[in-house]
Amino acid sequence: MLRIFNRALLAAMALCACAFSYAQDGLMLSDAKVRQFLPAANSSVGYFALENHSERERILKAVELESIGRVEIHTHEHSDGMMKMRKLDSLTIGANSRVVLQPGGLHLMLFSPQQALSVDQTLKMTLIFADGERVNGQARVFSLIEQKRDSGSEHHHN
Ligand SMILES: [Cu+2]
Repeated sequence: MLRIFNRALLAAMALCACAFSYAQDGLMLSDAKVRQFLPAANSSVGYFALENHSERERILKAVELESIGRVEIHTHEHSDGMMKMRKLDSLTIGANSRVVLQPGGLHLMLFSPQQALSVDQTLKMTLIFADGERVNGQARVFSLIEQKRDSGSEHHHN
């Protein structure tokens, strides 16, 4: 198990040389990023990938981000032919599986920034699970221009 986990970690690090990866108690947080708030916007978005290399499911209840007043977990779903966002009270990550928050799908919604965010700045991120467990990481701030450039080349479809 440990060997498999280490291999996955190495593979993830090799694939995402640009991203921060954090492993803790079988949970691996990677590619955490937060989009800069647009001028006059009162919300922005954030993404990350979370792998659960353990035999028990984990239930993510909340996410905290340094300098951000409020963070919600959202999903996109079709409703009456339209894509709508819906706030989730929790997000379950099954045993030995992964979730990816990315444009057009699951995402974080950020409200009430307490300071201006500059590109490539890192913010402390804490994932809080139903059992009280906390996983810490760092999220990188990216620009809207970067999101537009990346949106044509999504590479994770699980
Ligand atoms: Cu949303």
